[in-house]
Parts: sequence; C-alpha cells; structure tokens
Amino acid sequence: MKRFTSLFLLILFVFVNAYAQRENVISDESKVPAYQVPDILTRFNGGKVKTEKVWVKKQRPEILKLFTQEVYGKIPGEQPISEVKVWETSENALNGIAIRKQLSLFFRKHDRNLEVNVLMYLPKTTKKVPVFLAYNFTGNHAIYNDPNIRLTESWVANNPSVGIINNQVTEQSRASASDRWPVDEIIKSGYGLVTVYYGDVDPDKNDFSDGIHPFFYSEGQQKPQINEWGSIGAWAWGLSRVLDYLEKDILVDATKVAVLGHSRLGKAALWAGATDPRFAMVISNESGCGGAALSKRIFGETVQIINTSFPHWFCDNFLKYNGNEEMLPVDQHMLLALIAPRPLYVASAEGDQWADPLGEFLSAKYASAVYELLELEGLPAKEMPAVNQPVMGTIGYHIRTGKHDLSLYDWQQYIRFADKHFK
Ligand code: GTR
Repeated sequence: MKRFTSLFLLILFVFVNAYAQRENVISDESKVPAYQVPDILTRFNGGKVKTEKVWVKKQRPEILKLFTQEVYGKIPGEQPISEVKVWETSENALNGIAIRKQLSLFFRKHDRNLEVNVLMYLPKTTKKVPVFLAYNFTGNHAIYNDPNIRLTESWVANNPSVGIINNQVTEQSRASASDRWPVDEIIKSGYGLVTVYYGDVDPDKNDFSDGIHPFFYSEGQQKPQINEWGSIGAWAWGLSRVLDYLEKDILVDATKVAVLGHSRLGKAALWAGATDPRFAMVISNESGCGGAALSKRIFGETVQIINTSFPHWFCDNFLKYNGNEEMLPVDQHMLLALIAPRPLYVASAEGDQWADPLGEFLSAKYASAVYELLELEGLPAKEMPAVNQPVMGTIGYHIRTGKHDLSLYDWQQYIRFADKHFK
C-alpha cells in the first residue's frame, strides 16, 4: 500500500510539474526576462578574437569543446561502416527522369548489428550531383508515392492514422509524409535527395539499450556517461556515416552535400554541420530549442522543458542548466558560428512560436560576426525580416507564414540558396 501511495504521488508530481511548466511558458515578448549572450569574438580568457587564425586555432576549438562537453555529449569511440549492401539501382524513377538507389549501411561489433537504410533519388546526368541529405521521421517509404521503396522494419512511434501500429509501419504508411518532400522539384532543380529514417540510427525514446549507443558500452554499462552523446549526438554521427558512404558513390558530388533537418532533426543537422566540416552547407528548419534558437532568451521551449520531455536527447551534463540558462558557457549563436565559413540557412515559421523565431533570427544574426571576420557576408539583415521575405548572404534566413512543418516554400528557398552557393 505504501509503495502504491508513493508511486501515485510520484506520477502526480510528474504531471503537475509538466503542467506547471507548460503554464509558465513565455509566449509574450514583453515578458521575456533580461538576458545576455556571450560575445562570440571574446575569448573565454577575456581576450579578443581579431583574426581568422585566432578564430580557427583557438576560439572555434574552445566553443566546440564546450558544446561537446556540456550540451550534446562526446562520441565515445569510432565505428566505421562494416558493409554496404546496395539493394537496387533503378534508372527509371519519377517517370524516367531520376535514378533511385536503395542501400543499407551495416554497422557490426561483437554480436551487435545495426542496419541503416538509405534512399536516394538522383537526377539523371553524366556529372556527379550535389545532394540534400536529410533524415525523415517515419521511414523512407513515407516520403514519396513510390511502391518500390522498401518499408522500414525498424521501431517507429505509433500513429494509427498513417498505419503505424505496434511500432511497425504498414502499406498504409506509404507516402504519408510526402507533403514534406517535393522530390520532383528537387530533382528538376538538379539536386539529388538522400534520406534515412532517423530511428535506424537511434530509436527516439528514452532507452539507451538500442540504436548505436550500446556499441560503445563496457561490461555491464546501461547508458552513456554524463559527458557522452544522447540521441541528437547519435543522429549527427549517423549523418556523418552516410557522408562517408556518399564520398564513395560515383554518382554524388560529396563536396556539395547540404545537410538539412526539420525540428529535432534540425538540431541534429546543426550538430552534424558543427562537428563535421565535410558538410558543405547546413540547413536548419525550425530547429528551436537546442537547435538554432538562443537558450538564454527565455521564450517558448526552454532547456528545462526540453530536458524533461526528451531526457535522452542531450548529454546528462546539460541537465545542470535546467532553469539555469544563464550559467551556460555558450549559446546557440556559437553553434551556428561553428559552421562558418560554410553557407548556413536558418528558417522559422510564424505559427511555430514554440521554437522562438526571434531567438532563431538573433542567433543567426550574432553568428554573422564570425562570417564577417572571415570576410564573408553573414546575414544580410539587421532586423527580423517580414514574413515570406527571405534574406540570403552566406547565412540565409526566413520566417514564413504557417505552422511548424517542412513545406514546399521552405524547400524552394533551400534550392535557391543552394543555387547561389553551389552553382
Ligand atoms: C517538440 C520539441 C521541439 C521539436 C519538436 C519536433 O515536441 O519540443 O524541440 O524538436 O518536438 O522535433 O517536432
């Protein structure tokens, strides 16, 4: 009985707490508490960053180290691709204008085996093509109406409305996310699309017994150490492994891979871009808290809220900053600056206040100081642009009308941005 009562109280506490947090969410600009973000060109020892050399050799490595240690966690070791198995290459996709390629990357260690399925659509041309590399949320079969795409057999979060039952997809799940993936437009613009279901690398649940994490455990270990990777770190790692493969694919120009992600996958894309300089362009679509949005600006989702709802996304060290953002030694504009000198695009949506559009814009604006130090244009806007008025320097930004989503409008801007920098 006693145990029952304490369990009941614990559950009650969790609910009341979650509710109280939602109630306290700031969505009114006049209620945002005063805050200060670290000056990106001031060294942690107080000196000033005045040259490219000091940025590259000193400041950038220090910032990267702090994000690794305090936010996303370090990767505990190396795990190269063990085998690539190409399932099919069809010259006849999209009514004959594209090549469809499906393959698996296998990762093996002791008795562990992880299979990461890759779907590629590439324009038919004699030249190597630039590509967008992006994770999808529910499986490759969901992105396009093409019965030849293999159905994922991985664990997927239930959603009976698109035929995902008992954490398995069904025929009904096909093309269920096709609104987010304008494959024909991408191909006709001369780009390939490479996509992977993010749950192949690490299923999105607070459980560290599956996905890539256990590959690095010592005897008896159940979860990563407090300074080691959570799920975002794992997803970013997965993007780099896909890039390892793309470097070997003769159809792809691996020097022109734009890594793109929406929402939590935008956070992963940013971290991948920050940690792996081979990504030639980085695109964050409404990545919000722990992505492009400033953490010290308390608006919409906060560090405490995200760590409570998704305790597996960041490293455990990040918990120290719950309700305590002012103690963070870094903020997200510094993450964006790690991507310099490569082109970076940050996008927000008016109907996505949870992700704090202004915090995303300011972050891109503050990151500009590093681009300017490197004699690049940075973000060509001092104030938040009006809705549906994209700005594009080496940093691009837009806020569009509409809800939290990855839309055709977003893709059209990313294609324009890629044309500007890749062609
Ligand atoms: C939300 C979360 C956001 C964002 C989003 C998503 O629930 O609070 O940080 O990641 O999920 O990924 O769709």
